[in-house]
Amino acid sequence: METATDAAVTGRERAELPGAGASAPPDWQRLRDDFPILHQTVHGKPLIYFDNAATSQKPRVVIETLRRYYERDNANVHRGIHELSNRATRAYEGARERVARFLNARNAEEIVFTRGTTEGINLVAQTWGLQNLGPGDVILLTELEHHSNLVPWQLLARRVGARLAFVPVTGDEGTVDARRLEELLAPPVKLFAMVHVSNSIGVVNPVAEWCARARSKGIVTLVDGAQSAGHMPVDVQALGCDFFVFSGHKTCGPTGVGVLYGRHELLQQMPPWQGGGEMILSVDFQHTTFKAPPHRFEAGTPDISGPIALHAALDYLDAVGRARIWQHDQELAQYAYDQLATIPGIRLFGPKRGRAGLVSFLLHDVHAHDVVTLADREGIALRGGHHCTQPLMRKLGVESTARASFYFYNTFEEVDRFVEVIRAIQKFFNR
Ligand code: 7TS
Repeated sequence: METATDAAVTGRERAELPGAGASAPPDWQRLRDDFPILHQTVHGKPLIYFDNAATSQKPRVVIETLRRYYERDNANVHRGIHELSNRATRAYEGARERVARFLNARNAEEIVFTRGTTEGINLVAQTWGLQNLGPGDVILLTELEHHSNLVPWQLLARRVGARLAFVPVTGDEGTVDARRLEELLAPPVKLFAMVHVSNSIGVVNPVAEWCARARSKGIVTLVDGAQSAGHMPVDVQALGCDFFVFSGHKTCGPTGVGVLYGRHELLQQMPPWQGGGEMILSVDFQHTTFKAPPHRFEAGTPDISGPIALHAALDYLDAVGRARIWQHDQELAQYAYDQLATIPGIRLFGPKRGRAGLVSFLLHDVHAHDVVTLADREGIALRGGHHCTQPLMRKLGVESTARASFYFYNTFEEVDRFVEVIRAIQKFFNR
């Protein structure tokens, strides 16, 4: 009998996944055919989608998995004895196993499904944080953090009387000051929460090294993997972090599902977050006992189709190969960076070399929103703004930047067209 897990990706489709079973590099151009949305015109021009840091597009296999789940297997999980509920539960728990393999967690009990990166960080702040932090304790962050890895800690700090400290970044390159980090990583710091890959300027942080240093001082670590999980191989055991969070929608999966990895020893000691159905062992009118992790942290009916479709997305990414994706992203970004650098009056942010798959820039005397609006007229989707990193923007002395963020289905030809358009915008404003 067919199960929802089988329904996610059939054997035939798996065999046809790009690069499946082959060692040759994938045909990047052909992969585009797996993404229906890419084949359209916008304002009469072929779409060039360079807003992948905001959200990635979805391959057909993910869209099909969602459709099939609702057409054939939809039921609530963990509560039915009937066939559909069993199928849904198997597929949902199968997705957890798949995520554990994707991150190389020790086991699936270390994987909690959330709504996304933001929810994962809030969960840790309001459970582990409330339990372990008190007056005078310090939460260490970098100046690169997305608001998601800043505001939850501010809220927690205010509640428990803790304080935030920041490892500074230097110059427009925005690299973290390693010497200051060494000085700051000491008591009373209790937690070091760090972004793996900066969404706004493309810095890649050496998080394995940082986690090792923190661990040697008894400091708990959280890695914000929103921009790394779908773009490079991630092994949480090799990183040595205590918590790792990411969002399904930036990794070719649907919106509404995310992942919190937590080291088993920590998850086990953490109190529940939200209360409700499915997270309990036994309830009476005054008192409740709770399930073990991960179910302790998944109150109520979860997003069921989300993890099941995320399973298909992770299969897809691994068939392409995350090491290859990372290389392709970086090559595109370096190519774009080097081309943009030849435009007079451009200011580029982030590292000159070794950047992640995005470029962040400002044209002299042109607002980032004007760049984005004019690029849109040419069918190019960019993002302009503070990228939810207002403190970093202030540190760089700007309000906003324009950003092009790439993924494996983007091509060098698209980058050529993008650079041509940016050059034309610069000329238009500086006539
Ligand atoms: N952390 C980082 C580093 C991010 O880039 C983002 C989203 C988040 C956390 C939050 O993820 P969410 O899925 O919970 O919203 N970054 C972006 C971006 O760069 N443009 O739009 C969203």
